[in-house]
Amino acid sequence: MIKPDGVQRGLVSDSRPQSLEPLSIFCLKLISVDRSFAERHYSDLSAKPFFSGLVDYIISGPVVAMVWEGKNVVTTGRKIIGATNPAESAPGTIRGDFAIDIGRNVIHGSDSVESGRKEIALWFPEGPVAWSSSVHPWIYE
Ligand code: DGI
Repeated sequence: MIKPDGVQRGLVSDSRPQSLEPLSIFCLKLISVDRSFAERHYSDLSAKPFFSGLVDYIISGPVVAMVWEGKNVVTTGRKIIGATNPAESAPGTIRGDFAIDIGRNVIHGSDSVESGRKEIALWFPEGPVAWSSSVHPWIYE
């Protein structure tokens, strides 16, 4: 998900580095979510002191929600996104290149296959678009 700061800063297309090429996009939408939706998305963090600020931030403007598929997509996606705290994100990662503060870190990515499944069900109850990328045979054995 490109968070509201990423959308407002016009970073939606910058957040699609070449390293995403082996992954295919299956769902994409620009969407504003309300407080209860954002609280559900971040329910694992509800006890954290930054929770209400995090929810305020996520509902402060539209976000771009996406589903990506590919080999080791969660691990690869997290590598491309970078560490949670941009100060610890390597250059070349999305957070490393575009973010400064942890509370404005531009992008969210599922941290496990299980949370990815839950997040897909929450954000895309309509389900994914069925297609396959014609470049995949040139990338995957
Ligand atoms: O999966 P991540 O987004 O990398 O990290 P997470 O699931 O632990 O936390 C979700 C978001 O919450 C994270 O992207 C930014 C915010 N966050 C995490 N730790 C802190 C925080 N925000 C503040 N202000 N302070 C924190 O310590």
